[in-house]
Amino acid sequence: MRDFTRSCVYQIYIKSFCDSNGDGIGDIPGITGKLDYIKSLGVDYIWITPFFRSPLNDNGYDVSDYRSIDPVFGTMEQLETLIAESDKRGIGLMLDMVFNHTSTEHEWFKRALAGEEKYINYYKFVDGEPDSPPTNWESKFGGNAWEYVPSLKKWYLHLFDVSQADLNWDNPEVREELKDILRFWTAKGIKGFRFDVINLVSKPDVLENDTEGDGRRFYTDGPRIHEYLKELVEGGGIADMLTVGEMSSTTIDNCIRYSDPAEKELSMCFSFHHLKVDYANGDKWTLMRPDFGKLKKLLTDWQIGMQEGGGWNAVFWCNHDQPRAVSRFGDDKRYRKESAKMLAGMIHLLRGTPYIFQGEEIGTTNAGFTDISQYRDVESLNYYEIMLRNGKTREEALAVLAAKSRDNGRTPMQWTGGRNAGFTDGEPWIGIPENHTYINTEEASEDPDSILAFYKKLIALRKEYHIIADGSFEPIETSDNIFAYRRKLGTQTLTVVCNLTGEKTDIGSIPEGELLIGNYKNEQNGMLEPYEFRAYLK
Ligand code: TEU
Ligand code: CA
Repeated sequence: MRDFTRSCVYQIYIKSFCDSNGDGIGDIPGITGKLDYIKSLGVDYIWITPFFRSPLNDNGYDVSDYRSIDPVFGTMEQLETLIAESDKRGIGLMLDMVFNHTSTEHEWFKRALAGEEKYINYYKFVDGEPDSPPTNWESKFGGNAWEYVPSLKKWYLHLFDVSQADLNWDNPEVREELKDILRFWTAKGIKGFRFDVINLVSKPDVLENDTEGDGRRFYTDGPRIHEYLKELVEGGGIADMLTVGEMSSTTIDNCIRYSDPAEKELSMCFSFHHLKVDYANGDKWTLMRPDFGKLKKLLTDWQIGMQEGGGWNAVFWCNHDQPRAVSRFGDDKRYRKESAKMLAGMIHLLRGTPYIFQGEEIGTTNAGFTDISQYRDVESLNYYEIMLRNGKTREEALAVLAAKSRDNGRTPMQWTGGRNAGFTDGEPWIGIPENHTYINTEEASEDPDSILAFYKKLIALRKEYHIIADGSFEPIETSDNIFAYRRKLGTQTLTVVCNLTGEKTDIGSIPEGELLIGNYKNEQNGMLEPYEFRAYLK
């Protein structure tokens, strides 16, 4: 296994990155045109969200052909150009493989619907009567997770949208198909993979009702998951590549096994517990200020747990499923720059491989949508209806979406202060925040004190000071308002202090060493300014 601890990954949500042909939808040539910008950040890899052929009910996470490119995103030739141009710049491309489910438009599913036994066995079909689904499991996008097919007198499982049918990984033919798809893409020069909800693929043999929850305890980190992952990685020929698994509701112990090099599974994991600290009673569709005490505890527990067990995590705040970090954990009005930089520093100096989601590096905010017609995301639209049915008023439901919708992370990349933020010459598929007039890459590139410049510095420091990638982690006890930790390597110590609040906060004594990076003008005293961040090296 190669070591990716020193890498940094940039995530592109293709639909919203850059539109090259004026149809309002980001595409592959759009990415190629921005490679120099990405290169200037100093990142090593780009993870591109799915561009495979798809009906796009879930923006490409519903794949109907894993070997072809959806025409809306470009052609194979254009992808080959992107690969070659990335290679030239020393950037590896990572694809996003959605192997838990396929679109119901996939050939396999269509043949299953037509009654072909072979393909019925590709999915989780269960015999039954139309009025009683096999279990009470819930879809992550709302409603029961089973759909009835009258012509087959069978139900099929969909942990996500009804148009995303779960594959049957217990069928060896399915696993062969998936390995073959990986080999197809590595032959084209793809250098790594992100695996969508990969820890949900191994379902239990016996399907039973969940009397305590939505069913996830039966299939999360399921019975044969480690065996299947080993097989996929070896058979797919990707053991030496950067691989990251998206791990839904997982545990530290499982993530250690997924990412311990000795296990030969993946290079690293995404876990999400630290992003649920603003879910009141575990429910995402609520309004709650983040619980920073809980955030600190979760980050610390995962840092220590993964370190002690020999595992490795991806560290991140943002992706295409999350609201924008600066709006969520910082202050996107009064202290936008300060808090965006603090959040960046806090995560980039942790033990783990940092991921930057497009726009995060310029402090992009939540969308600011106020009307349901502005939303596009299937999950948001479903839950809007569910919230109304459960008695929320329209205003209340819209307020929840404004804070929690995945569309907050999906508004177009803000390149310029001009028309459509320089994203498209046409009509963008989703609205663009008005603040693009001053939050954009053009403006940030000219400002040496910008959030963008700060990200570049963090990425460069990682290459220069190996303590950032290789050092051990230990927490420092502080008040709830402060998050502080130490990294150690040999005789070196890196001390990081972050003010999580908009209040001036006393840190007592100043850490030893030289100020390596901070988001205020070289302050050297015991008081942290609002959202102040400092890292000292000794
Ligand atoms: O996400 C998995 C996932 O768990 C989230 O969608 C989650 O359910 C949601 O944010 C909770 O509110 C992956 C992809 O990242 C996502 O875009 C896809 O929609 C999903 O899988 C299905 O493929
Ligand atoms: Ca386009």
